[in-house]
Amino acid sequence: MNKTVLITGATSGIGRATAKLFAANKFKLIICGRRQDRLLELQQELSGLTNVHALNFDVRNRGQVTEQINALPPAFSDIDILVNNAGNAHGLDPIEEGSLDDWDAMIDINVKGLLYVTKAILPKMVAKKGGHIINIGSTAGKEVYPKGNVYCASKHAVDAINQGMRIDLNQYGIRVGAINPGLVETEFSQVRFKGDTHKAAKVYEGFQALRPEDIADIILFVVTRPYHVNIADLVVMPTAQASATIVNKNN
Ligand code: NDP
Ligand code: 8X3
Repeated sequence: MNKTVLITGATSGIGRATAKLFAANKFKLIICGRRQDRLLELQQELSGLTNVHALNFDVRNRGQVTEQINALPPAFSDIDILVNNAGNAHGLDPIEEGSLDDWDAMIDINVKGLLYVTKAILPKMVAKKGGHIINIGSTAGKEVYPKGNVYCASKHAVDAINQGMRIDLNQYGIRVGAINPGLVETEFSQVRFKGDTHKAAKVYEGFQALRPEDIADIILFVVTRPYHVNIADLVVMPTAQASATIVNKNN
């Protein structure tokens, strides 16, 4: 039987690359995001390869998240793998200049949104004593960099939640692990810099950043290990990157 995977943030970047790779590997897919046009486009593109269901919600809206996940059609309601990927950074400002709206967005999406989705998925995983949750953290959840303050805090929270989930769900045999990437070239910096494509492009100039497909490969590897193997916490960076602030450019 094909496993069913729910991927949040499937309309772009890491989530979209993961959806494509999982479809090629015949997983049944539930793709989630706010941009309905992109969801429908992806659903159409992948439905020749596998069964695809689209859920259109903002992870911040706990009512929508719960209702839509609870209303999944029977063919999709038994979720084996949850990829908690939706997230983003808003702004890159010293703490004294940070915007309250940016802070709300990062905490609400990266932390509370991840929790809302997980809460909606868990009852069935607990009941069947199985399942696999992959939390997409970040190197920003392992170290704090200048002006990263609240984004780093949100990803440190993901790191803690990943550990907490693994501890509490251990008794049910549910696998839990985090993948923490360094610099990946996606729409991430466009969102962080509020559509300033010049500023966003500069982040990835002069070195080979990770591609979203690199992270998708890792997620597929993680979920295809034998059941007794749980990859609990994985950090991956471009070869040119040594830490949040050390990137070997123009070599
Ligand atoms: P993208 O901006 O390309 O993709 C972000 C995805 O998250 C989109 O599909 C977006 O969909 C979804 N999303 C954002 N906000 C919401 C929301 N409120 N409700 C529902 N979905 C939402 O970025 P990445 O692919 O790079 O980011 C994916 C994850 O990887 C994030 O958690 C990010 O923090 C993490 N990460 C990224 C790194 C990088 O360098 N790019 C490095 C380390 C971690 P839509 O807008 O349609 O809702
Ligand atoms: C994304 C990586 O270094 O831009 O989480 O924060 S970084």
